[in-house]
Amino acid sequence: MEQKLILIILFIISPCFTHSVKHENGVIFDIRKYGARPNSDISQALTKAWKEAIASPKASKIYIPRGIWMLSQVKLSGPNKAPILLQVEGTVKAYSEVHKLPDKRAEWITFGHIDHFTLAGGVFDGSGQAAWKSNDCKKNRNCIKLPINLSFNFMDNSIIQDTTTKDSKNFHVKCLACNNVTFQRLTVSAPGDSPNTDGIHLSHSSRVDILGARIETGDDCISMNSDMSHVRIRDITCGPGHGISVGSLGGNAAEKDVSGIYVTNCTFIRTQNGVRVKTWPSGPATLEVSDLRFEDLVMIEASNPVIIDQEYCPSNLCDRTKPSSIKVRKVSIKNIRGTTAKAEAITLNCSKTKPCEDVEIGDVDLKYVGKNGRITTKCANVKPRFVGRQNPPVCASHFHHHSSFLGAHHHSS
Ligand SMILES: *[C@@H]1O[C@H](CO)[C@@H](O)[C@H](O)[C@H]1NC(C)=O
Ligand SMILES: *[C@@H]1O[C@H](CO)[C@@H](O)[C@H](O)[C@H]1NC(C)=O
Ligand SMILES: *[C@@H]1O[C@H](CO)[C@@H](O)[C@H](O)[C@H]1NC(C)=O
Ligand SMILES: CC(=O)N[C@H]1CO[C@H](CO)[C@@H](O)[C@@H]1O
Repeated sequence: MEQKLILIILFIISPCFTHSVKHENGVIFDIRKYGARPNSDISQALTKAWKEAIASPKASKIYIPRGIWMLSQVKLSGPNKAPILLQVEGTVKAYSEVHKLPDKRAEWITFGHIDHFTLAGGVFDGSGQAAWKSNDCKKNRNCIKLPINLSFNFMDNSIIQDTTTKDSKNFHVKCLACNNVTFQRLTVSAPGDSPNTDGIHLSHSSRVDILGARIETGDDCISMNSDMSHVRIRDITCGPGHGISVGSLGGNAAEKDVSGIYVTNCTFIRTQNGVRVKTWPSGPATLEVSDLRFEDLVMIEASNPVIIDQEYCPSNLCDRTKPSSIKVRKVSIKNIRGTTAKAEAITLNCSKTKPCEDVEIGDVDLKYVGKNGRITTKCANVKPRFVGRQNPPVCASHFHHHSSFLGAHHHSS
């Protein structure tokens, strides 16, 4: 009896003596065992725990318990020998002063070169309010780039779930060269007027799923640019912010094709755009953007519910002499409904030299809630194929004094 009791006590207190405990899913590394204290900087403790986790031949779990944990900056890189789970129950908070970052050029938390990684839970608070004031990148090309909050680079077979990121100083989540990575049930929040605080930004990645997120931000909800394939974006609510964007593309000759972007069952609440493809005119890139599906989307007073803009030129900082040399093909726009805050509900402004091809438009039912004229659509250099009904009639603006649902009369192929 007594022996049993001692054994039980030993079992309970054993974590105090060793840095790790055995667990049914492997080894647990609790950051408190590495010197982490609530409300103080855990960068070193987390780095130490990480080093043990990547060296572990067995699956491991790094544990950040409830509480507020400050983090100046950290880079968590592989290669790892076995799957790693980073389980966060508390809030990880950045210092609000940018000058406190040890490396001002680096991101806040960088994960890289890891296979079979899971980040579960946690609130990541970027404390960006003070830093946004110094962000003048829209006007100043030599501006200081503020750090991205959570950066995932060269990640394979990984999952990021049930995580909240708020008030990042810049992009909230970035995924560069990610392959088979799933983001699920993320919450991103930053005020609608915070600069460049894109929710999730993807590039050079394939097989990325973004499922069931709530994203409130001052810039793009989700954006992706060069070299992307097989992206599924599903069950997302965006707003405020600029909507879901492919591009901008065309500014750089090294850019590569984008294909297989499926945005389905998403809701846009008072966003500046719903789904958007943007390419610069006169750009050096000649890539192709193909196989896009924008389906089952609900707009709640969103502007530009669907927009393909191949004359993208913000602040007039571009050369408009030549059309975009990017080809957009195979686009499905179906079941788009709700209300729009701008009279131009759908804009398909394609390149004069590379017209959009194989564009299919299915049921559209949008109502304009503003007062500046009547609902309309604008199309250039595109001849869509229509199925179902369109309200307003798409690419037929000069006919729209007729009643709605004219779509069927405008088969162009
Ligand atoms: C993709 O990643 C998930 C999560 O790690 C994994 O379960 C799955 O087997 C991977 N799929 C492929 C095809 O490797
Ligand atoms: C669509 O997304 C919402 C979340 O935004 C979810 O609650 C709902 O179940 C989804 N519907 C379908 C048919 O998947
Ligand atoms: C396409 O974009 C150009 C440049 O912004 C603009 O001048 C033109 O009116 C647009 N065309 C349509 C049909 O919206
Ligand atoms: C990477 C990035 O932007 N991280 C920011 C996330 O938020 C914390 C707090 O603002 C910042 O320090 C980080 O710079």
